[in-house]
Amino acid sequence: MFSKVLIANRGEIALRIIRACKEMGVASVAIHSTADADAMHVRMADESVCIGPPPGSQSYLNMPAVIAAAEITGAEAIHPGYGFLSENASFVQIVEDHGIKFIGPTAEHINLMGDKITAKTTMKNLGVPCVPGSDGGVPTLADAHRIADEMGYPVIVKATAGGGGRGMKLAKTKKELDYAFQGARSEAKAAFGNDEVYIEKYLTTPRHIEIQVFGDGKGRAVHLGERDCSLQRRHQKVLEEAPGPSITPEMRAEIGKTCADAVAAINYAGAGTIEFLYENGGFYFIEMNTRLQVEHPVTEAIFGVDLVREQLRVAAGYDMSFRQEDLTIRGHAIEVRINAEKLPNFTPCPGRITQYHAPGGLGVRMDSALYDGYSIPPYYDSLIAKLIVHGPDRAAALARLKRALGELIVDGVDTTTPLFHALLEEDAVLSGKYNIHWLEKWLAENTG
Ligand code: MV4
Repeated sequence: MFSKVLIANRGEIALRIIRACKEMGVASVAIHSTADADAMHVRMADESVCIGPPPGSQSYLNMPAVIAAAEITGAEAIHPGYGFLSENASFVQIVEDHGIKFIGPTAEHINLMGDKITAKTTMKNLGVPCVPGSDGGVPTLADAHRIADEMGYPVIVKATAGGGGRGMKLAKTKKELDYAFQGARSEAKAAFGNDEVYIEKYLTTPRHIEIQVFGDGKGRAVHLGERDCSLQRRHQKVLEEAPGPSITPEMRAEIGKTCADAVAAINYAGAGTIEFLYENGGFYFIEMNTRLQVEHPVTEAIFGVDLVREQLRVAAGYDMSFRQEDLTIRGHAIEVRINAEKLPNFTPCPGRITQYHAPGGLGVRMDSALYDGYSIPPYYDSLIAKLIVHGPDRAAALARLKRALGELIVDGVDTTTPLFHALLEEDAVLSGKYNIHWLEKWLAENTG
């Protein structure tokens, strides 16, 4: 096992990784910007290095500074967390060129899945069900019309360099296709320097279901079921749960095996998430994320595994500590993302925490880097805590979530906590019958 790992991140995910390191007897190195000198991840790590000024572009995204910090401290591996450099194939290549192990997949796998057309083609060839659409890129408007006419409207034009909701344009009818095609192209060119686009049939009311996979990089892989992440606003997830309320054990076994076999076939290493739209009983692949995701704790809760520990094991050349037949689901888990934001517009609300009390008790996990007197800097993501509850079934998890939210105190800044109290009064949330549009519609009707 590694003797020392550098964590190229901040906030709750840095703590999450430091905790796994400690339990494995691995020394941890925190990096931080000048704005984060008093941050909890710096206090909790065995060592820390200041790597630059507050903006992410000059600190947590500054590759030479991150590599230098690893070299100076003698870290043998870098864990990127999520966001920042976690899906940057050039960074992975540079890390490996310096003789440091990147805790995650190879640069090649990140590149393959980062280009949404090659990702989809690869998955389709591996037997993963995909959204009907163009075979690869669509070079001209005439091609777009031919494909859309054949498929039928509505269609969606997506940038191959996009993802996570960036660089997409909907065409409800043939009249709207010129605008969608040209718009997607020019926005993609401006945002990513790559104007290649592809077309898909637009699914009108799907759920967002994602399958957690894990590979050993040597042709073995498992799945850890699904998460339903449909409750989102502007492509930011708000509440996630596992298992998905609409997914049967038979469907899980089938799509799970398809996904595990696909990543095994490409010798994928580490944690990955295969995203699907799910509508009328069918799964349709959209994207694959090659990182540990924010919402991984709901999967950890129901399977009783430590995904970060497994990431370190596989990166260090060990086998995964479980096989598919060892993985069984126990109960139900829900995560809510608590952001320092002011409702109703979700305006970022940095500032000093005057009082903090984390909920606890049976089946409650609070992943947060907050402490009494901490000042949330204005430079980074507004996620300040993830509250994860686990219970024997969905109703128990919901009751536990309500109880735990009642214990939470975050004073000094506004947070999204009131939203969750309100959502727990809604039939759609209580019954689990929601889709990707439900929350935005509810917010429009209920908060003006
Ligand atoms: C779609 C779609 C409907 N049909 N593709 C948005 C994020 C990106 N990962 C893919 N997205 C979508 N792709 C087809 N063919 C609807 C969305 C979408 C969405 C997907 C998941 C979660 C929330 C969403 C909100 C709006 C649109």
